[in-house]
Amino acid sequence: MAKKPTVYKNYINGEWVASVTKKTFANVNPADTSDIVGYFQDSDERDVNAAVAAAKAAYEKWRLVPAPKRGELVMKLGWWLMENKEKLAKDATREMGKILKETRGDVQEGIDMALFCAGEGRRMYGETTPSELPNKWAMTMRQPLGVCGLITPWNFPMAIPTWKMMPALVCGNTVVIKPATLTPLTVWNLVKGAEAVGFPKGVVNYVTGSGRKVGDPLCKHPDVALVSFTGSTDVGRQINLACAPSFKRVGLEMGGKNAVIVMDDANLDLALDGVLWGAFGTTGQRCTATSRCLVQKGVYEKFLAMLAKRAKALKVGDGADESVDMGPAVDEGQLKTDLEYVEIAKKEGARLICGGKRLTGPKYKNGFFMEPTIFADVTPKMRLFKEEVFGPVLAVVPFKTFEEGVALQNDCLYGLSGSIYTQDVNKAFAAMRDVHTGLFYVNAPTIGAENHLPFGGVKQTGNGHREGGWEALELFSEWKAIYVDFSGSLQRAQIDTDDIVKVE
Ligand code: UN1
Repeated sequence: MAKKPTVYKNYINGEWVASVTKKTFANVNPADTSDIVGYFQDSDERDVNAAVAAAKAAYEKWRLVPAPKRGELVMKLGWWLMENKEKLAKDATREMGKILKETRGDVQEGIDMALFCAGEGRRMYGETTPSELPNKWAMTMRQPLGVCGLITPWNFPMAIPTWKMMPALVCGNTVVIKPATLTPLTVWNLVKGAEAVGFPKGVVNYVTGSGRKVGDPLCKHPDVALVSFTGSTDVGRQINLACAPSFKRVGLEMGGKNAVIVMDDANLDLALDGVLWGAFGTTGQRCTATSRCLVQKGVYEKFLAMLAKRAKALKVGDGADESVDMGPAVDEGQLKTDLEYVEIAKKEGARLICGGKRLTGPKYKNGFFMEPTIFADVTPKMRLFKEEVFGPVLAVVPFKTFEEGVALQNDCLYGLSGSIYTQDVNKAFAAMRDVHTGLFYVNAPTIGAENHLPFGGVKQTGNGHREGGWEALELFSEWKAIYVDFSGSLQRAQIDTDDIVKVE
């Protein structure tokens, strides 16, 4: 008989507890919906209140733990992820569908982030600067904010929670994490790791449930100082509005409609590998995914033929099977959206060159599988050019000149990632300067950001903050400017400054 699925609990104040609602929801495997990964707490505002109260109480002690010591715990959590990498990757594939090679990379991002942030515990530099007055000291230091609400997505179920949690903790904040309802197990694992390496009770709290019943109260709670969210632009806007009345700091990482420019002079084999990986890796479900491919006229038809041939050869299936190239859509709703965009693009007159259909047959019957799909002759007026699909649907667009290619890249509501394939160094540098995105790649696809560099986008992708790199500390800390007067007398800034320089 099949093993009964585990019921997973919330983690509040160092205890694993059931929701006050006594309700749970099922987490299912998108490659096989008969496989129930587990049941998770269907929490509400009362659980959020308990978690925030625990985080608030713990904050008063945690903020006083020296940053290098906080960093040491973050490092231990990184080692714990390292030791458990394979199991964590398997769990992530089972709950969200992407192939094992990619979930291993997802966990690796968590490890990288932990080790990077651990080091920040011994840097976290402020500045000292001369005062305008004699015998006076001036300096800056970082201070934590308090309780941080972290609302995390399903597409990078391990990496993105660590992008938020590791810098938040090393800066001295305490956290309440609400994972996406599609991928609560991976964050449960991460929190288990935090418990195992000895984070004090209340520093890390975990509450599962819907955006409406858990996310929204977290945004509105007066004791939450910051909300960091990754997900769609629509939900990001709602979060920003929910946080506005209490002037919370908000970090938003949202949509993308990222483009690759393929110039006539590009190494086409290289561009082909990059575009396929960018478009169909993670089943197209990355905010950095390549969803538009802009190809210069001279190589347009040739490149389209190359793309179609290779896309048709991609093996679609259960991500747990090592021979598979592309897993399922994360759930029925996402698959429906992907297929709707196929219909929209057809109606708008784009030319389907491969894919476009849901996969059926015994191997696929319990999952959300579709063919890697490519449309050619997409124009800027079409919805497929403008709107984020978050699935394996690539729009290919022809262009004549370099300037036109850059203009097409920038003709976009979003500004996360961009790329150019060219052998011409002048064009590469001009594109680096002129493409309006937060990430840019030369001769590489739009995906593949590394954790020690800032990650984020412009326009409707973000709100000016960055994750990754030391820049992440900017989101999770406040600057304090400090003046120490050791003259023993009142010295008035801007006023008692006239007679300081006496030239005899
Ligand atoms: C995302 O696109 O949702 O750069 C995150 C990348 C990964 C992270 C992507 N390192 O593609």
